Amino acid sequence: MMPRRVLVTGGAGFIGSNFVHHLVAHTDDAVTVLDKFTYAGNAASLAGLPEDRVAVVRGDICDGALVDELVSAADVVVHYAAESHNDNSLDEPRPFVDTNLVGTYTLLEAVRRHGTRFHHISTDEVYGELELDDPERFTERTPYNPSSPYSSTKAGSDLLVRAWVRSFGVRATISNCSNNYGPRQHVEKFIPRQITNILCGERPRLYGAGANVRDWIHADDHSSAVLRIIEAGRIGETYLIGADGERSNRMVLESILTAMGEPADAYDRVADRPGHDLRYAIDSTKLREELGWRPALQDFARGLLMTIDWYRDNEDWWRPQKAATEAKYRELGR
Ligand code: NAD
Ligand code: TDX
Repeated sequence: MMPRRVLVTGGAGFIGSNFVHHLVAHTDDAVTVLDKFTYAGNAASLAGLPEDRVAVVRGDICDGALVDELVSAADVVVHYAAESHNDNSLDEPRPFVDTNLVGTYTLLEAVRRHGTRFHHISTDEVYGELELDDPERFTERTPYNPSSPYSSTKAGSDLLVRAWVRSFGVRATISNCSNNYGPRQHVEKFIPRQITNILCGERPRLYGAGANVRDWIHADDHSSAVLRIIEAGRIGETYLIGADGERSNRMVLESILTAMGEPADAYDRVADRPGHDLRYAIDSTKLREELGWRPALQDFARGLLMTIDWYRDNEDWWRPQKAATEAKYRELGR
């Protein structure tokens, strides 16, 4: 495969930076990261990458002139940049509308002008929630039914991409992935919040009864799926990415506590998230059968241990975010 020039938006965030590391390790591609470095962007997540392969541009995906210039110099755009946290979207929705909707629109207009291949990163949350005992999982045909300001703006961004494919012939694909975990995830998110609470001598915080189910996938497997879609996905198609990792929040929290040598019940129950989706679950048959993708790390217990070790060994990475994150949660009563 000829080396490509890949523009990765949101490449300083959790999953975008994982993808940049993956591209450098598995291809000869040249990468440009466009990232606004919001509270969620972290230059340390890109540390150690070869400077002749990875360039970093600080900027906003809503900045039409900057986006046009960067898109004109790229063969492929992989769009991760987003406001990504549900709790923040319930507190202050505006940045979600700006980045997730207007930002995606700005990128679509640029790839339309330049004829550039576009891959849009999205979430299973666009499909809403499932009952705990529903035998069906989300598929590419499940109707959209988002619950939160976050998931509704992601759903809107997916629909913009579909419209730009159909109306303007933009060469785009979409992927909707389940909950990611792994190294370099912001400590506002469930798994790193609890691990770092324990490392700080604080008790983990479970929303409600903890019966809510999430379908966990390691970020490395998300990255390998996205690369496969860029290389072999059919234009205009949507692919769901998941690794059959359904677990209740309570089960995940008890696994973290046990793995870190704490009693399994050493946590606090706090006020539930308003509008909290009960369950997400992905059927990734299409991606597996059409593109031959398989997750490499399906052993969640092992992935969790690796993640705990990473946070233990990389306190310099997460410590600067921790106090401000917990202060925000205290205001929300969670
Ligand atoms: P994150 O919050 O860790 O990272 C987001 C990145 O985008 C940050 O580096 C931030 O600085 C950047 N950014 C935000 N607004 C920007 C703007 N206006 N212009 C340029 N850059 C901007 O998020 P994440 O968890 O890595 O999620 C990345 C993508 O994957 C998002 O599109 C999200 O919807 C999607 N996704 C996430 C998950 C998950 O479990 N975290 C699951 C499925 C899909
Ligand atoms: O302290 C907590 N206690 C708790 O019980 C936190 C932060 C969360 N939770 C619960 C809420 C959810 O049921 O844990 C579950 C996971 O929470 P988050 O990490 O906030 O993830 P979620 O809301 O499921 O959304 C995630 O997956 C889909 C990502 O943040 C999204 O970006 C992605 O689209």
